[in-house]
Amino acid sequence: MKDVLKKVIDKFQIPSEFESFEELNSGHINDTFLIKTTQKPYYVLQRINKNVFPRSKELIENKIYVSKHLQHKLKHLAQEEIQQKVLCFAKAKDNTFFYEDNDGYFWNASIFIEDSITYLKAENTQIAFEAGKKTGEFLELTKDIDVANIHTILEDFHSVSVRYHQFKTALQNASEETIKRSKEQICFIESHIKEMQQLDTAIEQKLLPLRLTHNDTKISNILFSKENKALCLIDTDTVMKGVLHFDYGDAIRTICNTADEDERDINKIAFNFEFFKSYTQGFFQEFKSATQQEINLLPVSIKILPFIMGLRFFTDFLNNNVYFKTVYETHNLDRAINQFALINHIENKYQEIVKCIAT
Ligand code: GN1
Ligand code: MG
Repeated sequence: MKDVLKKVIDKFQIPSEFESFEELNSGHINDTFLIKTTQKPYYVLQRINKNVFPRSKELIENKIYVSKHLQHKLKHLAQEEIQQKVLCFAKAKDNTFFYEDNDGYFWNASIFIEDSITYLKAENTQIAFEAGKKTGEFLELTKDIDVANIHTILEDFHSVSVRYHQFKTALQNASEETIKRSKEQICFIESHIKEMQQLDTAIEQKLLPLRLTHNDTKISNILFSKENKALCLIDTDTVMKGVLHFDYGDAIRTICNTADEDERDINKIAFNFEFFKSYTQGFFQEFKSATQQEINLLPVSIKILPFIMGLRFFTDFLNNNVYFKTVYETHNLDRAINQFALINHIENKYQEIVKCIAT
C-alpha cells in the first residue's frame, strides 16, 4: 500500500515528501489515509469508491465548489484559521483537483486538520450544542449557492420511497431463511413506511425549499478542537441539493443516540433528550432562515433519517453486504436493528420533541 500511496500523493502539488501513512477507518464507503510528510501540513488522501460513486469526478467538483464558497465566506479570517474550518484541497500537478489511477479510481487530497478530535457519539451537551452550531452554520453559509451548479451524484439519496423500493426488490431475492430470521425488521418497516414518506410528499408538492445540503452530518463527520469547539464539517462527498431535514435529522440520529451506530446491545440505545435540545439550540443559533413549513416537518425528520439508514443497512444485509463495508456477516442487520430501536425511543419522547421544536 505504501508504494501506491507514495505514488499517488506525488501526483499532487504538495510542498514536502511522503514519509509514512495511517489508514483512517471511520467511513463505510471510501478508502481514506493520513499521509505524513517530511514537513507539515500532513494530508488526507482519499480514494473514491467507484462502484458507489460512478460519478467520482463530479463528486470532487462538488466538493471543490463548496470548499471555495466557504473559503470565500471566511476570507476575513487568517489563512491558518480557514484551514481549520474548511476542507482545503490540494491541486494535482495537472492543475485539476484529482488524480485518476489506471484502474479508474479517483483520488483527492486535502490538508489534514491538526489537533482535532472526532466522536462516534456525543459525550455531553456542549458537544451536541457545538455540533448544532456547525451544521447550522454550514447551511447558513451555503444558502446562497445556486444548486443548479451542483451535480446530483447519487439520485434520490434520501428518498424513502426509493429506498423502500430497493428494500422490496432485495426481499424478493432473499432466501426463506433470511426472511424468517428478519421478520421483526420487515414488520417494523411495513408498519412505519406511510409515516416516513411525509418528507417525500412535501418535496414532491414543492412545499420545501431545495438547498445545498451536506447529506452526511453524522457526528463523526464533525471535527472538534481539544476544547470541544466544533471546527469543521468534513466529508463533503455527498453535498447535493436537498432539504434542511436531511442534515438536521441525520445529525440528531447519531448525536442523540446514546450508543454507537454499530452497537449490538440494544439495551444501550436510548434517545438523549437533553442532547436533542442542545443540538437544536445550536443549530438555530446559526441557521436563521427556516420557513414555517420546514419547521413543521422537523420533528418527523428525527424519525425519518434513522428510518432511511435502517432501511439501507437492512437492504444491504439482504443483498449480502455489497454496499457498506462490514466486518462480520450480520453487521448490517445489527446496524438496522440499532436504528429501528432508536426510532422506538424517539417515539416514546415524541410529544416532548414536538413541543420543544414548536417553542
Ligand atoms: C456512509 O462512508 P460514510 O461513512 O461517509 C453513507 C451515508 C451514511 C453513513 C452511515 C455515500 O457514509 O449515507 O449516513 O455511511 N454514505 C453513502 O454511517 O452512502
Ligand atoms: Mg460520507
